[in-house]
Amino acid sequence: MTRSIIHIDMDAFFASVEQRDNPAYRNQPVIVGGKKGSRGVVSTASYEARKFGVHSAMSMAEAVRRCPNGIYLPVDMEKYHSVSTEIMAIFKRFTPLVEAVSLDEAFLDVTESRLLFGEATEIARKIKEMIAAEINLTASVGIAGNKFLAKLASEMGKPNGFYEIKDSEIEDKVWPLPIQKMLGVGKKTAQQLLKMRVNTIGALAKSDPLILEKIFGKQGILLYNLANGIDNRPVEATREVKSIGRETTFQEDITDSYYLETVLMALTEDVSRTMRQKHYKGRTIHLKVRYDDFSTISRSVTLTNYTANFEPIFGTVRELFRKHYTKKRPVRLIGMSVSHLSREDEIAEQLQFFVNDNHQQKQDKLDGVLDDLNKRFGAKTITRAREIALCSHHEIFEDSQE
Ligand code: TTP
Ligand code: MG
Repeated sequence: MTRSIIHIDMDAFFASVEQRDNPAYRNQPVIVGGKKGSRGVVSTASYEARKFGVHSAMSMAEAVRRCPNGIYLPVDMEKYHSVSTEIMAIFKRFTPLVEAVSLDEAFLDVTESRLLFGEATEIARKIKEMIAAEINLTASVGIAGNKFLAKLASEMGKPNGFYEIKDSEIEDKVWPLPIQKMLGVGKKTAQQLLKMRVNTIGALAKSDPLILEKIFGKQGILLYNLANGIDNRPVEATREVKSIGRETTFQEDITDSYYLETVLMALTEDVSRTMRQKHYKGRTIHLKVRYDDFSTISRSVTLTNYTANFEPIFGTVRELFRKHYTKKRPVRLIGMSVSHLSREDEIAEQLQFFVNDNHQQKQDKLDGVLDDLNKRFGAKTITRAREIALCSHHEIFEDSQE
């Protein structure tokens, strides 16, 4: 049976939420990422602001240069999370096979839902209507027989899009697209393909797969198949929370590694506390460091056991930092997160290998005491001694939680 896949992506998500919640921002260039003059990057820009050339990941300074009269707003992750939960709940009315890719984007496999709700296009239309009526936002939907084409379709209709690519339409609708639109083709690969005169997806579809394999390895075959409309990747139902993390952009670049480690400590403290509050444990620990020239390293380690304790998480983050931080290079952003999350009650005890019970109990006790005190007297009443030095820099902890 041919599959029916829907890809949904909200339009200018963070900015649209802000415009929805404040009528004065509507039809205005809204840039979400921080106050004017802050040193972060743009998370997103409303379509009005995009006309000025402002886009995601651009430095705030550049955004202000391009759009000096824009409305600049801080990131309100908590709010976007809760809107995201509402959107995902609408999707789940139609199928349990909802794969959330990010807060504002998901794949739905509605193959089995058609009997109950009608054709995929009808389901997509209903979803768009529900998002408009219940959440007051616009989404772009793409409908196709696989993930690759569905995502392409939702992009092609943006904003407020509704676009279908039938298998028989690949030649007409997909092949004329420039090669840069291809999933998995970054700048480097695009350059190589352009050199080979492969300028469009159609040219890729018609090129020799053996040559592609020779140059790009397995990835070459994958690209060849995608270009020919073949993509068998299943839609895998995900949990809403993929990771819990925090990061911060400094007011001034920092080179002092002791200070950087102390910041990581405070971020980890926060993240591990959030995990315990939400009853999550995780296994993969990520470190992110952005240098003054915006080059960014992301490193991660997966632990044997799930944990929400400060000590093992911080120990891992610190190890990653010591291994990968290039000494003396100025850092503008540092962050950490934990992924591979599972609800505490779902983690079968027998899966916990090599746990030194005594040690584990001690950690739980210490974290528990700190959580209790902080709950009773307000967050940050008690912090580990080393963090006290950071109190005067408290304003740095304003950034995103994902
Ligand atoms: P996107 O879906 O990539 O972008 P968008 O929804 O703002 O705009 P559109 O889909 O209409 O092109 O990302 C969703 C949200 O994720 C976005 O609103 C803000 C956040 N985000 C970042 O914080 N940094 C980024 O670099 C990107 C691309 C997105
Ligand atoms: Mg979007």
